[in-house]
Amino acid sequence: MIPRVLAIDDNSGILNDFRKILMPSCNADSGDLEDIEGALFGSVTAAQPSSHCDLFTATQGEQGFELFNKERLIQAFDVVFVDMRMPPGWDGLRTIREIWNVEPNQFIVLCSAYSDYSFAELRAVLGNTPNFLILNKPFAVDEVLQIITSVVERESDQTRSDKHMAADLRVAIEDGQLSTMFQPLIDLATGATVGFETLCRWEICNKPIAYPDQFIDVAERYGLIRELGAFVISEAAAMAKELLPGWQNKNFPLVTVNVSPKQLDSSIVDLLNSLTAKTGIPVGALGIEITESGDIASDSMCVGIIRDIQAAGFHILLDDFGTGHSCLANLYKVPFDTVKLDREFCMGLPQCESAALLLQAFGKLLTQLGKTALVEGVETSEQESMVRSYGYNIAQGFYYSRPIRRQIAIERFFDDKNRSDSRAA
Ligand code: G
Ligand code: G
Ligand code: MN
Repeated sequence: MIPRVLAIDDNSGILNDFRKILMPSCNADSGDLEDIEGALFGSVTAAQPSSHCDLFTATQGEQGFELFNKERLIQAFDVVFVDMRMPPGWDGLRTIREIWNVEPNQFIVLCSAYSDYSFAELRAVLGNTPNFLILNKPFAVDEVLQIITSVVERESDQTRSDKHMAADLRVAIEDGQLSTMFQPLIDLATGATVGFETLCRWEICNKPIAYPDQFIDVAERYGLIRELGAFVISEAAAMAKELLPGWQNKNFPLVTVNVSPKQLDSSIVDLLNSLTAKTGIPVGALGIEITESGDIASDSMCVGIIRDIQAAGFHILLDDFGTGHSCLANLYKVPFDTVKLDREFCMGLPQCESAALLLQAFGKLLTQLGKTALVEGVETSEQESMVRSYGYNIAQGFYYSRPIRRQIAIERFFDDKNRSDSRAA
Protein backbone atom coordinates (compact mmCIF):
# COMPACT_ATOMS: atom_id res chain seq x y z
CA MET A 1 0.00 0.00 0.00
CA ILE A 2 1.28 3.47 -0.84
CA PRO A 3 1.88 5.57 2.30
CA ARG A 4 -0.53 8.47 2.65
CA VAL A 5 1.08 11.65 3.90
CA LEU A 6 -0.18 15.14 4.70
CA ALA A 7 2.20 18.11 4.96
CA ILE A 8 0.97 21.39 6.46
CA ASP A 9 3.40 24.30 6.16
CA ASP A 10 2.92 27.97 5.34
CA ASN A 11 6.13 27.95 3.31
CA SER A 12 5.11 26.78 -0.15
CA GLY A 13 8.77 26.17 -0.96
CA ILE A 14 8.90 23.50 1.71
CA LEU A 15 5.69 21.93 0.45
CA ASN A 16 7.21 21.83 -2.98
CA ASP A 17 10.20 20.01 -1.59
CA PHE A 18 7.90 17.48 0.07
CA ARG A 19 6.42 16.90 -3.39
CA LYS A 20 9.83 16.33 -4.89
CA ILE A 21 10.85 13.91 -2.19
CA LEU A 22 7.62 11.98 -1.87
CA MET A 23 6.22 12.12 -5.38
CA PRO A 24 9.36 11.85 -7.45
CA SER A 25 7.45 10.75 -10.52
CA CYS A 26 5.31 13.92 -10.53
CA ASN A 27 6.94 17.11 -11.57
CA ALA A 28 6.47 19.60 -8.82
CA ASP A 29 6.82 23.27 -9.80
CA SER A 30 10.46 23.34 -10.51
CA GLY A 31 12.69 26.28 -11.16
CA ASP A 32 12.14 29.24 -8.92
CA LEU A 33 12.07 27.24 -5.72
CA GLU A 34 14.98 25.00 -6.40
CA ASP A 35 17.35 27.36 -4.65
CA ILE A 36 15.79 27.13 -1.21
CA GLU A 37 15.26 23.41 -1.70
CA GLY A 38 18.99 22.83 -1.65
CA ALA A 39 19.31 24.79 1.55
CA LEU A 40 16.62 22.82 3.35
CA PHE A 41 16.96 19.32 2.06
CA GLY A 42 20.23 18.94 0.27
CA SER A 43 19.90 17.08 -2.98
CA VAL A 44 16.48 15.65 -3.81
CA THR A 45 17.91 13.22 -6.29
CA ALA A 46 18.47 10.84 -3.36
CA ALA A 47 14.77 9.98 -3.45
CA GLN A 48 14.24 6.47 -4.79
CA PRO A 49 11.13 5.46 -6.76
CA SER A 50 10.16 3.36 -3.72
CA SER A 51 9.74 6.58 -1.76
CA HIS A 52 6.56 7.36 -3.62
CA CYS A 53 3.71 8.50 -1.38
CA ASP A 54 0.22 9.87 -1.78
CA LEU A 55 1.00 13.40 -0.67
CA PHE A 56 -1.53 16.05 0.35
CA THR A 57 -0.47 19.59 1.20
CA ALA A 58 -1.89 22.71 2.87
CA THR A 59 -0.40 26.08 3.73
CA GLN A 60 -2.48 26.89 6.82
CA GLY A 61 -3.46 24.91 9.92
CA GLU A 62 -7.22 25.33 9.40
CA GLN A 63 -6.99 24.38 5.75
CA GLY A 64 -4.77 21.40 6.61
CA PHE A 65 -7.20 20.20 9.26
CA GLU A 66 -10.13 20.48 6.84
CA LEU A 67 -8.23 18.48 4.24
CA PHE A 68 -7.28 15.92 6.89
CA ASN A 69 -10.83 15.60 8.08
CA LYS A 70 -12.15 15.10 4.56
CA GLU A 71 -9.47 12.73 3.29
CA ARG A 72 -9.22 10.53 6.40
CA LEU A 73 -12.77 9.42 5.69
CA ILE A 74 -11.60 8.03 2.37
CA GLN A 75 -8.40 6.50 3.72
CA ALA A 76 -6.34 7.01 6.86
CA PHE A 77 -3.10 9.01 6.74
CA ASP A 78 0.10 7.27 7.79
CA VAL A 79 1.97 10.44 8.76
CA VAL A 80 1.06 14.12 9.07
CA PHE A 81 3.86 16.72 9.05
CA VAL A 82 2.89 19.99 10.74
CA ASP A 83 4.89 23.21 10.78
CA MET A 84 5.14 24.96 14.14
CA ARG A 85 4.55 28.58 13.08
CA MET A 86 2.00 29.32 10.38
CA PRO A 87 0.81 32.91 10.75
CA PRO A 88 -1.83 34.26 10.56
CA GLY A 89 -3.80 31.07 11.36
CA TRP A 90 -3.55 28.16 13.79
CA ASP A 91 -0.06 27.27 14.92
CA GLY A 92 1.29 23.72 14.91
CA LEU A 93 0.08 22.89 18.41
CA ARG A 94 -3.50 23.96 17.71
CA THR A 95 -3.47 22.04 14.44
CA ILE A 96 -2.17 18.89 16.14
CA ARG A 97 -4.81 19.13 18.87
CA GLU A 98 -7.60 19.46 16.33
CA ILE A 99 -6.31 16.45 14.42
CA TRP A 100 -5.99 14.29 17.54
CA ASN A 101 -9.43 15.37 18.58
CA VAL A 102 -10.91 13.57 15.57
CA GLU A 103 -8.23 10.87 15.11
CA PRO A 104 -6.55 10.19 18.48
CA ASN A 105 -4.03 7.69 17.06
CA GLN A 106 -2.76 9.77 14.17
CA PHE A 107 1.04 9.78 13.86
CA ILE A 108 2.19 13.41 13.66
CA VAL A 109 5.59 15.00 13.09
CA LEU A 110 5.96 18.56 14.31
CA CYS A 111 8.46 20.46 12.17
CA SER A 112 10.06 23.36 13.92
CA ALA A 113 12.77 25.78 12.94
CA TYR A 114 12.85 27.48 16.31
CA SER A 115 13.05 26.11 19.78
CA ASP A 116 9.74 27.73 20.78
CA TYR A 117 9.24 24.95 23.31
CA SER A 118 11.53 22.29 24.66
CA PHE A 119 10.68 18.68 23.92
CA ALA A 120 9.55 18.24 27.54
CA GLU A 121 7.26 21.28 27.27
CA LEU A 122 5.71 19.95 24.09
CA ARG A 123 5.17 16.57 25.74
CA ALA A 124 3.52 18.33 28.66
CA VAL A 125 1.22 20.28 26.33
CA LEU A 126 0.41 17.44 23.94
CA GLY A 127 0.46 14.50 26.32
CA ASN A 128 2.67 11.47 26.27
CA THR A 129 1.94 9.59 23.09
CA PRO A 130 4.10 7.29 20.98
CA ASN A 131 2.47 8.84 17.89
CA PHE A 132 4.47 12.02 17.97
CA LEU A 133 7.91 13.15 16.84
CA ILE A 134 9.69 16.48 16.54
CA LEU A 135 11.79 17.20 13.50
CA ASN A 136 14.00 20.24 13.62
CA LYS A 137 14.36 22.39 10.52
CA PRO A 138 16.32 22.31 8.34
CA PHE A 139 15.87 18.59 7.84
CA ALA A 140 17.29 16.29 5.21
CA VAL A 141 15.47 14.26 2.59
CA ASP A 142 16.61 11.07 4.26
CA GLU A 143 15.07 12.08 7.56
CA VAL A 144 11.64 12.54 6.01
CA LEU A 145 11.89 9.27 4.15
CA GLN A 146 13.12 7.38 7.20
CA ILE A 147 10.29 8.64 9.34
CA ILE A 148 7.67 7.59 6.82
CA THR A 149 9.31 4.20 6.26
CA SER A 150 9.65 3.47 9.95
CA VAL A 151 6.09 4.52 10.77
CA VAL A 152 4.73 2.38 7.97
CA GLU A 153 6.94 -0.60 8.84
CA ARG A 154 6.44 -0.22 12.57
CA GLU A 155 2.84 -1.04 11.98
CA SER A 156 2.16 -4.67 11.44
CA ASP A 157 -0.19 -5.62 8.65
CA GLN A 158 -2.78 -6.15 11.36
CA THR A 159 -2.41 -2.60 12.68
CA ARG A 160 -2.66 -1.14 9.20
CA SER A 161 -5.74 -3.11 8.39
CA ASP A 162 -7.29 -2.20 11.78
CA LYS A 163 -6.54 1.43 11.06
CA HIS A 164 -8.24 1.23 7.71
CA MET A 165 -11.17 -0.59 9.27
CA ALA A 166 -11.40 2.19 11.86
CA ALA A 167 -11.49 4.83 9.13
CA ASP A 168 -14.19 2.90 7.24
CA LEU A 169 -16.14 2.30 10.43
CA ARG A 170 -16.13 6.01 11.21
CA VAL A 171 -17.68 6.70 7.83
CA ALA A 172 -20.17 3.87 8.35
CA ILE A 173 -21.26 5.38 11.67
CA GLU A 174 -21.50 8.90 10.25
CA ASP A 175 -23.38 7.74 7.14
CA GLY A 176 -25.80 5.52 9.05
CA GLN A 177 -24.53 2.26 7.51
CA LEU A 178 -24.71 0.32 10.78
CA SER A 179 -27.80 -1.63 11.67
CA THR A 180 -29.07 -3.81 14.48
CA MET A 181 -30.52 -7.29 14.90
CA PHE A 182 -32.48 -8.63 17.83
CA GLN A 183 -32.18 -12.04 19.47
CA PRO A 184 -35.14 -13.26 21.58
CA LEU A 185 -34.80 -13.88 25.30
CA ILE A 186 -37.10 -16.69 26.42
CA ASP A 187 -38.85 -17.15 29.74
CA LEU A 188 -38.03 -20.77 30.61
CA ALA A 189 -41.18 -21.14 32.73
CA THR A 190 -43.67 -20.08 30.03
CA GLY A 191 -41.70 -20.40 26.79
CA ALA A 192 -42.70 -16.86 25.85
CA THR A 193 -40.36 -14.23 24.44
CA VAL A 194 -39.84 -11.69 27.22
CA GLY A 195 -37.38 -9.44 25.49
CA PHE A 196 -34.52 -9.10 23.01
CA GLU A 197 -30.79 -8.52 23.00
CA THR A 198 -29.76 -5.79 20.54
CA LEU A 199 -26.75 -6.75 18.41
CA CYS A 200 -24.91 -4.37 16.14
CA ARG A 201 -24.33 -5.27 12.49
CA TRP A 202 -22.22 -3.73 9.75
CA GLU A 203 -23.58 -4.98 6.47
CA ILE A 204 -24.19 -3.86 2.94
CA CYS A 205 -26.96 -5.69 1.07
CA ASN A 206 -27.09 -8.30 3.86
CA LYS A 207 -23.38 -9.08 3.44
CA PRO A 208 -21.24 -8.41 6.50
CA ILE A 209 -18.45 -5.88 5.96
CA ALA A 210 -16.98 -7.13 9.25
CA TYR A 211 -18.24 -9.16 12.22
CA PRO A 212 -18.94 -7.53 15.59
CA ASP A 213 -16.06 -9.40 17.23
CA GLN A 214 -13.72 -7.50 14.89
CA PHE A 215 -15.33 -4.10 14.54
CA ILE A 216 -16.38 -3.68 18.18
CA ASP A 217 -12.77 -4.30 19.15
CA VAL A 218 -11.54 -1.78 16.55
CA ALA A 219 -14.19 0.71 17.70
CA GLU A 220 -12.91 0.35 21.26
CA ARG A 221 -9.27 0.83 20.33
CA TYR A 222 -9.79 3.71 17.89
CA GLY A 223 -12.09 5.87 19.96
CA LEU A 224 -15.31 5.04 18.10
CA ILE A 225 -17.15 2.96 20.69
CA ARG A 226 -19.12 5.89 22.14
CA GLU A 227 -20.57 6.92 18.78
CA LEU A 228 -21.29 3.30 17.89
CA GLY A 229 -22.81 2.71 21.32
CA ALA A 230 -25.00 5.80 21.07
CA PHE A 231 -26.44 4.48 17.81
CA VAL A 232 -27.13 0.99 19.21
CA ILE A 233 -28.67 2.37 22.40
CA SER A 234 -31.02 4.62 20.44
CA GLU A 235 -32.06 1.64 18.29
CA ALA A 236 -32.70 -0.36 21.46
CA ALA A 237 -34.83 2.42 22.95
CA ALA A 238 -36.86 2.70 19.73
CA MET A 239 -37.41 -1.08 19.79
CA ALA A 240 -38.47 -0.98 23.46
CA LYS A 241 -41.03 1.69 22.60
CA GLU A 242 -42.58 -0.58 19.94
CA LEU A 243 -42.76 -3.54 22.32
CA LEU A 244 -43.99 -1.55 25.30
CA PRO A 245 -47.73 -2.38 24.92
CA GLY A 246 -46.83 -6.07 25.42
CA TRP A 247 -44.54 -5.64 28.42
CA GLN A 248 -45.72 -7.98 31.17
CA ASN A 249 -42.69 -9.15 33.11
CA LYS A 250 -41.72 -5.80 34.64
CA ASN A 251 -38.82 -7.46 36.49
CA PHE A 252 -37.05 -8.02 33.23
CA PRO A 253 -36.23 -5.50 30.48
CA LEU A 254 -37.84 -5.59 27.05
CA VAL A 255 -34.61 -4.82 25.25
CA THR A 256 -30.99 -5.19 26.31
CA VAL A 257 -27.97 -3.54 24.80
CA ASN A 258 -24.26 -4.39 25.06
CA VAL A 259 -22.05 -1.78 26.62
CA SER A 260 -18.33 -2.31 26.90
CA PRO A 261 -16.56 -1.03 30.03
CA LYS A 262 -14.82 1.51 27.75
CA GLN A 263 -18.20 3.17 27.16
CA LEU A 264 -18.75 3.65 30.86
CA ASP A 265 -18.33 7.32 31.59
CA SER A 266 -20.73 9.75 33.17
CA SER A 267 -22.13 10.72 29.75
CA ILE A 268 -23.75 7.30 29.38
CA VAL A 269 -26.18 7.96 32.24
CA ASP A 270 -27.22 11.24 30.57
CA LEU A 271 -27.57 9.51 27.22
CA LEU A 272 -29.79 6.77 28.67
CA ASN A 273 -31.90 9.25 30.60
CA SER A 274 -32.38 11.53 27.62
CA LEU A 275 -33.41 8.59 25.41
CA THR A 276 -35.99 7.28 27.85
CA ALA A 277 -37.34 10.79 28.32
CA LYS A 278 -37.53 11.30 24.55
CA THR A 279 -39.18 7.96 23.77
CA GLY A 280 -41.32 7.88 26.90
CA ILE A 281 -40.32 4.32 27.82
CA PRO A 282 -39.96 3.37 31.48
CA VAL A 283 -36.28 3.08 32.45
CA GLY A 284 -36.74 -0.56 33.54
CA ALA A 285 -37.63 -1.52 29.97
CA LEU A 286 -33.97 -1.11 28.99
CA GLY A 287 -31.26 -3.51 30.10
CA ILE A 288 -27.55 -2.76 29.94
CA GLU A 289 -25.29 -5.78 29.35
CA ILE A 290 -21.85 -5.14 30.71
CA THR A 291 -19.27 -7.33 29.03
CA GLU A 292 -16.93 -9.01 31.42
CA SER A 293 -13.62 -7.68 30.22
CA GLY A 294 -11.09 -6.92 32.87
CA ASP A 295 -11.74 -6.81 36.53
CA ILE A 296 -14.73 -4.47 36.81
CA ALA A 297 -15.06 -4.91 40.57
CA SER A 298 -11.66 -3.36 41.26
CA ASP A 299 -12.31 -0.40 38.96
CA SER A 300 -14.10 1.98 41.28
CA MET A 301 -15.04 4.42 38.51
CA CYS A 302 -16.63 1.61 36.50
CA VAL A 303 -18.54 0.32 39.51
CA GLY A 304 -19.64 3.86 40.36
CA ILE A 305 -21.09 4.40 36.89
CA ILE A 306 -22.82 1.02 36.91
CA ARG A 307 -24.37 2.01 40.24
CA ASP A 308 -25.49 5.33 38.75
CA ILE A 309 -27.10 3.54 35.80
CA GLN A 310 -28.87 1.19 38.16
CA ALA A 311 -29.90 3.99 40.51
CA ALA A 312 -31.52 5.67 37.50
CA GLY A 313 -33.68 2.53 37.21
CA PHE A 314 -32.09 0.62 34.31
CA HIS A 315 -31.69 -3.15 34.52
CA ILE A 316 -28.05 -4.27 34.67
CA LEU A 317 -26.83 -7.58 33.24
CA LEU A 318 -23.41 -9.15 33.57
CA ASP A 319 -22.57 -10.62 30.14
CA ASP A 320 -20.47 -13.69 29.27
CA PHE A 321 -20.05 -14.72 32.88
CA GLY A 322 -17.74 -17.67 33.49
CA THR A 323 -15.13 -17.06 30.79
CA GLY A 324 -12.41 -14.52 30.15
CA HIS A 325 -11.75 -12.27 33.09
CA SER A 326 -14.62 -13.62 35.20
CA CYS A 327 -14.26 -12.40 38.70
CA LEU A 328 -16.49 -13.90 41.37
CA ALA A 329 -16.29 -10.70 43.39
CA ASN A 330 -18.27 -9.01 40.61
CA LEU A 331 -21.27 -10.97 41.85
CA TYR A 332 -21.46 -9.06 45.09
CA LYS A 333 -19.39 -5.91 44.54
CA VAL A 334 -21.22 -4.83 41.38
CA PRO A 335 -24.98 -4.52 41.57
CA PHE A 336 -26.02 -6.79 38.69
CA ASP A 337 -29.71 -7.68 38.38
CA THR A 338 -29.15 -10.49 35.89
CA VAL A 339 -26.16 -12.70 35.21
CA LYS A 340 -25.73 -14.24 31.75
CA LEU A 341 -23.80 -17.49 31.83
CA ASP A 342 -21.48 -17.68 28.84
CA ARG A 343 -22.66 -20.00 26.10
CA GLU A 344 -19.58 -22.20 26.52
CA PHE A 345 -21.18 -24.05 29.46
CA CYS A 346 -24.51 -24.80 27.85
CA MET A 347 -22.83 -25.90 24.65
CA GLY A 348 -21.04 -28.63 26.64
CA LEU A 349 -24.40 -30.22 27.48
CA PRO A 350 -25.38 -33.01 27.71
CA GLN A 351 -22.01 -34.82 27.34
CA CYS A 352 -19.77 -32.73 29.56
CA GLU A 353 -20.44 -33.56 33.19
CA SER A 354 -18.29 -30.74 34.54
CA ALA A 355 -20.13 -28.18 32.43
CA ALA A 356 -23.40 -29.57 33.78
CA LEU A 357 -22.17 -29.41 37.38
CA LEU A 358 -20.91 -25.86 36.99
CA LEU A 359 -24.13 -24.69 35.37
CA GLN A 360 -26.15 -26.38 38.09
CA ALA A 361 -24.06 -24.83 40.88
CA PHE A 362 -24.18 -21.37 39.31
CA GLY A 363 -27.92 -21.63 38.78
CA LYS A 364 -28.38 -22.33 42.47
CA LEU A 365 -25.92 -19.66 43.54
CA LEU A 366 -27.54 -16.97 41.39
CA THR A 367 -31.00 -17.85 42.70
CA GLN A 368 -29.72 -17.62 46.28
CA LEU A 369 -28.10 -14.28 45.54
CA GLY A 370 -31.46 -13.05 44.25
CA LYS A 371 -30.21 -12.53 40.69
CA THR A 372 -32.08 -13.42 37.53
CA ALA A 373 -30.19 -16.34 35.96
CA LEU A 374 -29.90 -16.22 32.17
CA VAL A 375 -28.21 -18.94 30.17
CA GLU A 376 -26.84 -18.34 26.68
CA GLY A 377 -26.16 -20.78 23.85
CA VAL A 378 -29.20 -23.07 24.15
CA GLU A 379 -29.25 -24.98 20.87
CA THR A 380 -31.34 -28.12 21.60
CA SER A 381 -34.48 -29.03 23.51
CA GLU A 382 -32.40 -31.37 25.69
CA GLN A 383 -30.19 -28.46 26.73
CA GLU A 384 -33.30 -26.43 27.43
CA SER A 385 -34.74 -29.09 29.75
CA MET A 386 -31.45 -29.36 31.61
CA VAL A 387 -31.00 -25.63 32.22
CA ARG A 388 -34.64 -25.29 33.21
CA SER A 389 -34.13 -28.01 35.83
CA TYR A 390 -31.05 -26.14 37.10
CA GLY A 391 -33.21 -23.15 38.00
CA TYR A 392 -32.38 -20.75 35.16
CA ASN A 393 -35.07 -18.16 34.49
CA ILE A 394 -34.28 -16.95 31.00
CA ALA A 395 -32.63 -18.60 28.00
CA GLN A 396 -31.14 -17.37 24.75
CA GLY A 397 -29.83 -19.37 21.83
CA PHE A 398 -30.19 -20.72 18.33
CA TYR A 399 -32.76 -23.28 19.56
CA TYR A 400 -35.22 -20.41 19.80
CA SER A 401 -33.87 -18.04 17.20
CA ARG A 402 -30.80 -16.49 15.68
CA PRO A 403 -30.59 -12.70 15.82
CA ILE A 404 -33.37 -11.41 13.54
CA ARG A 405 -34.50 -8.17 11.94
CA ARG A 406 -36.51 -5.72 13.94
CA GLN A 407 -39.86 -6.17 12.19
CA ILE A 408 -39.72 -9.97 12.41
CA ALA A 409 -38.77 -9.69 16.07
CA ILE A 410 -41.75 -7.42 16.79
CA GLU A 411 -44.20 -9.76 15.05
CA ARG A 412 -42.80 -12.73 16.91
CA PHE A 413 -43.03 -10.95 20.26
CA PHE A 414 -46.69 -10.09 19.85
CA ASP A 415 -47.49 -13.55 18.39
CA ASP A 416 -45.92 -15.17 21.44
CA LYS A 417 -47.88 -12.88 23.68
CA ASN A 418 -51.16 -13.75 21.98
CA ARG A 419 -50.36 -17.42 22.42
CA SER A 420 -49.51 -17.08 26.11
CA ASP A 421 -52.64 -14.93 26.61
CA SER A 422 -54.82 -17.67 25.10
CA ARG A 423 -53.01 -20.26 27.24
CA ALA A 424 -53.80 -18.23 30.34
CA ALA A 425 -57.46 -17.79 29.32
O1 G B 1 -23.78 -10.84 17.39
P1 G B 1 -22.50 -11.55 17.56
O2 G B 1 -22.54 -12.84 18.25
O3 G B 1 -21.72 -11.70 16.30
O4 G B 1 -21.68 -10.59 18.54
C1 G B 1 -20.36 -10.88 18.88
C2 G B 1 -19.96 -10.05 20.07
O5 G B 1 -20.07 -8.66 19.79
C3 G B 1 -20.83 -10.34 21.27
O6 G B 1 -20.00 -10.69 22.36
C4 G B 1 -21.56 -9.06 21.54
O7 G B 1 -21.64 -8.83 22.92
C5 G B 1 -20.71 -8.01 20.86
N1 G B 1 -21.59 -6.94 20.39
C6 G B 1 -22.57 -7.01 19.46
N2 G B 1 -23.20 -5.81 19.33
C7 G B 1 -22.58 -4.97 20.20
C8 G B 1 -22.77 -3.58 20.55
O8 G B 1 -23.65 -2.89 20.05
N3 G B 1 -21.92 -3.06 21.48
C9 G B 1 -20.95 -3.80 22.08
N4 G B 1 -20.18 -3.19 22.99
N5 G B 1 -20.77 -5.10 21.81
C10 G B 1 -21.57 -5.68 20.88
O1 G C 1 -21.54 -12.17 24.12
P1 G C 1 -22.98 -11.95 23.78
O2 G C 1 -23.91 -12.52 24.76
O3 G C 1 -23.30 -10.50 23.53
O4 G C 1 -23.18 -12.72 22.41
C1 G C 1 -24.39 -12.71 21.72
C2 G C 1 -24.12 -13.45 20.46
O5 G C 1 -23.98 -14.85 20.71
C3 G C 1 -25.24 -13.37 19.44
O6 G C 1 -25.05 -12.30 18.57
C4 G C 1 -25.14 -14.64 18.67
O7 G C 1 -24.51 -14.48 17.42
C5 G C 1 -24.35 -15.58 19.57
N1 G C 1 -25.23 -16.65 19.94
C6 G C 1 -26.44 -16.54 20.49
N2 G C 1 -27.02 -17.74 20.70
C7 G C 1 -26.12 -18.65 20.26
C8 G C 1 -26.15 -20.07 20.22
O8 G C 1 -27.08 -20.73 20.62
N3 G C 1 -25.05 -20.66 19.70
C9 G C 1 -23.98 -19.97 19.24
N4 G C 1 -22.95 -20.63 18.74
N5 G C 1 -23.93 -18.63 19.27
C10 G C 1 -24.99 -17.97 19.78
MN1 MN D 1 -24.46 -9.73 25.14
